[in-house]
Amino acid sequence: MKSTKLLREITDEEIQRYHEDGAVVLRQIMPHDWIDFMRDAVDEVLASPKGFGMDMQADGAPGRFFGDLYTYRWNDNFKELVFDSPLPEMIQKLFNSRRVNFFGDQLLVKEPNTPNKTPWHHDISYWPLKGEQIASVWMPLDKAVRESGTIAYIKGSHHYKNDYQAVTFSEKDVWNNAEDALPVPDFDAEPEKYEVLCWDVEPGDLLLHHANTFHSALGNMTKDMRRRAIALRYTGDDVTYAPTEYSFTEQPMFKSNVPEDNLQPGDPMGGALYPQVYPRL
Ligand SMILES: O=C(O)CCC(=O)C(=O)O
Repeated sequence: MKSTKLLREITDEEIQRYHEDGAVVLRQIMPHDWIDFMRDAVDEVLASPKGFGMDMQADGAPGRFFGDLYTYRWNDNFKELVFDSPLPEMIQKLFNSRRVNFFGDQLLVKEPNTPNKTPWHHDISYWPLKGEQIASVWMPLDKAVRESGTIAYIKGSHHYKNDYQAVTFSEKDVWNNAEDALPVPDFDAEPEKYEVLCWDVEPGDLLLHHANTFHSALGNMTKDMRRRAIALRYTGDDVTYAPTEYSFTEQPMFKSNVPEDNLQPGDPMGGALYPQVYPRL
């Protein structure tokens, strides 16, 4: 039986940082029994990918940049993490929401010597969601530093008002975008204009970010540090289902893997694909 409580509560100061800055680091909050449990699961997924699991680096390129989505639908450890971990309760406090729904999980692994960067992007460009209470937990399963691919955030960018284009992480596909969406600003070209938040993290630490916060990661340039991380996405009371033809959930590959998305535009989140995780039903 794994921990049902976090190592400590999220603090008011951390909640304020999330709302003001768009991202925050929570030091030593995730119980380590969950980290060990998820490391085993991730190594199994890497050995036998299913569903959306795929290597995203170009064929023949060095290293391994592996991505998967909605792994909780077929892997029991991921399912337990989604439904039985203490994270939904923490997100309820973050949002001060009556209920919390789960939007999805994403596994992103950069093995040593993997030059693939995660490009600057913000998540809302890809998602069929409208609302303010949309957050991701980024859970490192290994120590992560800038050179191994910890996440960097543009402080305050969740307040930007425009729609921005979605960019692909994979060297194997392209992403279509609405014509009126702006290109993602070239944050690296004008570093003096932006404040970057970037934390080295240890297993047990969590990163939290708002769906509108721009973020990126370097490749894993180290020779021996694995970078395994799981992102978990949550929504609160104010979020409704708002797909466009560009949402990733509208793409043929998603539809063929995940048939039971039965929400109508404007519906509150819920149903089989976006289950309520707090309070538990
Ligand atoms: O793990 C990464 O490299 C990127 C993660 C990310 O973009 C996210 O969690 O939204």
